[in-house]
Amino acid sequence: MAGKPKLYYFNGRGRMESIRWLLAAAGVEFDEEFLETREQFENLLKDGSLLFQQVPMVEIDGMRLVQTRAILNYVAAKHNLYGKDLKERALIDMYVEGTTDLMGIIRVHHKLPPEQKEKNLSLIIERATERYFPVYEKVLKDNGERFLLGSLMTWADVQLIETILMAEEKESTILSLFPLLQAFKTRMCEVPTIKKFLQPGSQRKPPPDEKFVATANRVFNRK
Ligand code: GSN
Repeated sequence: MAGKPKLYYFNGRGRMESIRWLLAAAGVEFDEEFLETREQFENLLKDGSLLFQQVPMVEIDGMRLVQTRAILNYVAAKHNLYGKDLKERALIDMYVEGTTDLMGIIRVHHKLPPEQKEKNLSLIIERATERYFPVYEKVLKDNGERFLLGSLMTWADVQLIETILMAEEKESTILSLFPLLQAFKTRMCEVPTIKKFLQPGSQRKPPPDEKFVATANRVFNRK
C-alpha cells in the first residue's frame, strides 16, 4: 500500500492550503516538507521533481504531482469528492472556480502596500457579498440540502468552507446576510474530519505574515 502523501511547500497557506483542506476533509493523513532555504528548492529543481520549476508539489501514489488544480482534481476524484457523473463534475468545477477567484483576491491582500489595503478590503467585501456568496446561498436554498450538490459532501463544499473562513478573517460579519451559508458553515465545521482540521495543532496554517513572505522571497531568490 502506498504511504502517506508528502507535500512540498512553505510552512504557510499560499496555494497549498486548499490541498491540505481537501486531504484533511477526506480523512487522509499527510506529511509535509517545508521549504525554508534556497538550497532545498534547488535540490528539488536538480533532481527533476518540479515539472514546471514550481511548487506546490505533492508526492502521492508513486507520482510527483504539480499544478494545484491537477493535484486537487486527483485528490477529489480519488476520495469520491468529485461528483457521480460528468454533470456533477461540471457543477463542482464551476463552484470551485468561483471560490478560487474569491480566494485569489483575499490571498494577495497581505502583499499589498498599506495604501492599497483598504481598497482591496472593499473589493473583497463587495465580491463576496454581491457576486459569490449570493450564488452559494441560492444553490443551498434551491436544493434544500445539506451540501451544494445534495446530501453528499464534495470538493465544492470543502473549498467553500475554506473560503468562508478566509473571508471572515478579513471581515467578521461578512456572512450576516446569508443565513443558509451560516448554517452551512456550522454543519461543515461539525464534519468530523473538518472539525479535527480546525483544532489547534492541526496542519492548517495561519494567515500569511511577514515571515512567510520573507521565506518565499529567499527560496525564490526574489529581491
Ligand atoms: O497553480 C499552480 O500550482 C501553478 N499554476 C502556479 C504555481 C506557482 O506559481 N508557484 C509559485 C509558488 S506559490 N505562489 O504563488 C512558484 O513556485 N513560483 C516560483 C517560480 O519560479 O515560478
